[in-house]
Amino acid sequence: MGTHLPATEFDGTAVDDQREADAEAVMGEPPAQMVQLLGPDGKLGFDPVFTGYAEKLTAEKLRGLYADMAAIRRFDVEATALQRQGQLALWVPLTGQEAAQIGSGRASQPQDYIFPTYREHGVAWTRNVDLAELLRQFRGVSNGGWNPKDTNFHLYTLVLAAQTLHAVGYAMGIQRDQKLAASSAAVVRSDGQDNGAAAPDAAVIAYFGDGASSEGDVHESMVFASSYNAPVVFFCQNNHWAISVPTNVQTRVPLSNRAKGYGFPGIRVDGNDVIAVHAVTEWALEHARQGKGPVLIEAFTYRVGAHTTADDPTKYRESEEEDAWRAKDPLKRLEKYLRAEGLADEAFFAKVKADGDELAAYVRRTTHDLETPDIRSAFANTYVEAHPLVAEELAWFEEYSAGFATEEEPARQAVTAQASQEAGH
Ligand SMILES: Cc1ncc(C[n+]2csc(CCOP(=O)(O)OP(=O)(O)O)c2C)c(N)n1
Ligand SMILES: [Mg+2]
Repeated sequence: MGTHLPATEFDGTAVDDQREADAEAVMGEPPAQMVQLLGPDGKLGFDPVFTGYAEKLTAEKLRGLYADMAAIRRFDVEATALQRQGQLALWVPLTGQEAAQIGSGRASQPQDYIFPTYREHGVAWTRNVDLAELLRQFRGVSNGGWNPKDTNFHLYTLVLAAQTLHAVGYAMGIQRDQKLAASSAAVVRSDGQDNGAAAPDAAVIAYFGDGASSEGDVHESMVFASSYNAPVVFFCQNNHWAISVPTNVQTRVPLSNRAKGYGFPGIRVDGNDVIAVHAVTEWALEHARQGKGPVLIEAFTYRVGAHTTADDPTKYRESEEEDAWRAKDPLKRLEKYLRAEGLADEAFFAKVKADGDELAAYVRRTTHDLETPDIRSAFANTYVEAHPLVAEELAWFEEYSAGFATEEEPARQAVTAQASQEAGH
């Protein structure tokens, strides 16, 4: 078959090779095999399970995946520039991870529910979240930015791995709703009445990083998911770094192997191969929706840029490593394939570029127009009903704020002092 490549061929560093060898000795097993369909050379390989899924991708869908990846990369460049120009407080770049995010996001169905971390801008795009709204949080004008109920794409979670527990809880809820719907349908059927259309089966995807995989929350969520056979896909983007800590410090074994300990399938997929990611995620979501339980996907990829705009990766990693991963670029390999197979012409690539520039201009324009909300709204949103402590804190805050002078209005204390002087006190 030739497409399940040993992970060591992709790690590219002696340290990783040693770690893999250690793992092999410890586990008495070979390192994880990696599902890859589209190689860096733009050639399509074969996989006994996943080729069948990949074949469902029509030329139009493949072009769509390329356009998605290009759009989101352009967005990333624009958001980084906006941060540099002081329009955003912080930006979390995704460049390098487009295939992992677009491939998995496009494999999801509208009824599925997605729990992201803070870097899943590509997945947000596939769920039709307005990217300008997504920037609200990074500009510091909102605690969220979008309504998850509109897209089944949850708000970003910055507390590492917390969302994996939320995801499993949500998946268990879906499971119970379906049981309830099935039992009430049975009752209604015996009455001979129509119960209306049943909701389609749904699954949940929980995204997290290689660093987050060390958090207790991930392990607890996997135990629960397995015990209750919850319809959840754990999607770990192993981008090789947790800020300055490399993956080989987080784990002695390939992350996908961990699934075995919980009792569900674990698959390592080439995270820079959008076709393989799409196929593997489609399979895993089907598995979950059919009541067969959770799946762990480890997307083997790379964070090409900085952790955030507050980070400088030149301090902790070699440029050779970055160059080696750039050679595995997810966009370039799909472009090679589309051109070689005659599935996309020059006009297509020109349009993708023009659309990207238009998206960037929209995002830039909208970000500039984002207004700072009234601080009182933060107090108003704390509890549903009025609360004396919140009222007290708001009163304190207002008095405190009034102490600052503005150009139009001198500070209240200054005015009071002047008034006192005039009154002869
Ligand atoms: C519970 C918790 N601990 C620490 C942090 C600080 N922190 C933010 S991102 C990060 C690294 C996460 O790395 P990884 O899970 O690999 O995700 P990536 O950023 O690479 O996408 C850390 C330690 C946090 N946000 N939450
Ligand atoms: Mg990481």
